[in-house]
Amino acid sequence: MPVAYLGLGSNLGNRKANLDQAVELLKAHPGIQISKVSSYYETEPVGYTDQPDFLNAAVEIETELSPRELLNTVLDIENKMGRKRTIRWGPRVIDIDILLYGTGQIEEEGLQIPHPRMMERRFVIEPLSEIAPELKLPDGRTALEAAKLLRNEDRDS
Ligand code: PH2
Ligand code: MG
Ligand code: MG
Repeated sequence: MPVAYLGLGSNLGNRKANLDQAVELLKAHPGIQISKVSSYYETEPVGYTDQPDFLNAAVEIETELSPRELLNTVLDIENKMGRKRTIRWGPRVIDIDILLYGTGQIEEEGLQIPHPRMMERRFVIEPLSEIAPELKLPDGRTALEAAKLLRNEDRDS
């Protein structure tokens, strides 16, 4: 069964409860099996910075769903949890992004895999490297190597 990686984020309401609930809803889906969940990471907002800090996590799943079905499923969960889409990159109860789906590359309307901004985002790579340190990322680095690089960039800036 294909293995996929998801990035989760929340910065509104009870952030921990929101991440817990998203994990439970993913688990409850018959086409998804969760194999790993990272720790929850407190992170400063990136991009649009005038918003509360995030709690971020990464999840490894095995799934019978196609990438498009998986996308529809995570959007469903976001909607069920009361996500309102206002400003791009603005505050949200829950965000569930598909980071990787096997070694697949997909460029479709509303669906880009690997996630186009994952490599530069420490709030994605750090939790991912915790659950899958040896995972090969799109640039050929392992998740652990990528995390170390981003840590060093933060330290040097
Ligand atoms: N998500 C964004 C934009 N900025 N910053 C942090 N720390 N965590 C996020 O999950 C996040 C963000 C857009 O999805
Ligand atoms: Mg996102
Ligand atoms: Mg998203």
